Amino acid sequence: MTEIIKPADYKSDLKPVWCPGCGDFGVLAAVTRAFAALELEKHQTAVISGIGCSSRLPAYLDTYGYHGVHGRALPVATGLKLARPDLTVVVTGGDGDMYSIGAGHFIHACRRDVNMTLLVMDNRVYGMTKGQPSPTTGPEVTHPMSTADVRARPFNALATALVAGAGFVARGFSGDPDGLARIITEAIRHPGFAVVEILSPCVVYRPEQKQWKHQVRRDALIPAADLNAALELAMNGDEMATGILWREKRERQAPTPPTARTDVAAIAEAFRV
Ligand SMILES: Cc1ncc(C[n+]2csc(CCOP(=O)(O)OP(=O)(O)O)c2C)c(N)n1
Repeated sequence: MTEIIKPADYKSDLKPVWCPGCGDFGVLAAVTRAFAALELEKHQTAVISGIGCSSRLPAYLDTYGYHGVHGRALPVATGLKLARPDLTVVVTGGDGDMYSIGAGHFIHACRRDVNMTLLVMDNRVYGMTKGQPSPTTGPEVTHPMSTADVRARPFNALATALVAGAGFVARGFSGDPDGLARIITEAIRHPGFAVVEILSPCVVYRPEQKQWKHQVRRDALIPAADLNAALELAMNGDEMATGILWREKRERQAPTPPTARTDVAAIAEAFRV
């Protein structure tokens, strides 16, 4: 009889250091539920992150993981997936990590459409470094480290992902781990680059986000009929609506065979001038 793998089996022995009430606990729960639903083999799964509170997530999983450099999770994950297409690769990070220092990689990962899943825990603030404004911070927020006369327009991640070419774009909420797990499951199943923007409150630096549980409209998004309709919703729709906004119809791609060259002497020879 095959052993049924449970969500808790994917957790590592490390206890999360997130603050009490942090939304990232709900994301961790959702990730383990999605992995269990997909019956992913732990040794065939890799979770890659950058730096930030949210980027600690791989440490709390008993899969392979890599906690790397701020903003650079996507290129690491892209290299891994190209070298090992047989692995399920999931990338996690925060709005600062992905949309600020990592924004260039975000756009090009959408274009390249390598088959992996990106989970962005958006708390609209730099949590780890104590509350500076992030690209998704709205103009209503004041912070001692932001200048009052410079009010940048919040970055629209879903619209950017659509325009840049992501074939799967969704929004979830950490306070709805079951709904989020369903979205993550579908994102991992999508045969291409999948973006899941997750509303994940920072109750310390953005305490008003405790209200998100009353403001989120669960499962209000259903996949749009075409890209223009998806873009219209991303630009002008309710930013608290969760669900799958866009899922491009496509056949499942067969994994491409590894192309990485491992013969170091041959690589050195090829680069010799
Ligand atoms: C190259 C570099 N620049 C700046 C930092 C400092 N830093 C660490 S985490 C972080 C922002 C984290 O914010 P976010 O990605 O939104 O994650 P959160 O902590 O809110 O989950 C910054 C600026 C760093 N570690 N490395």
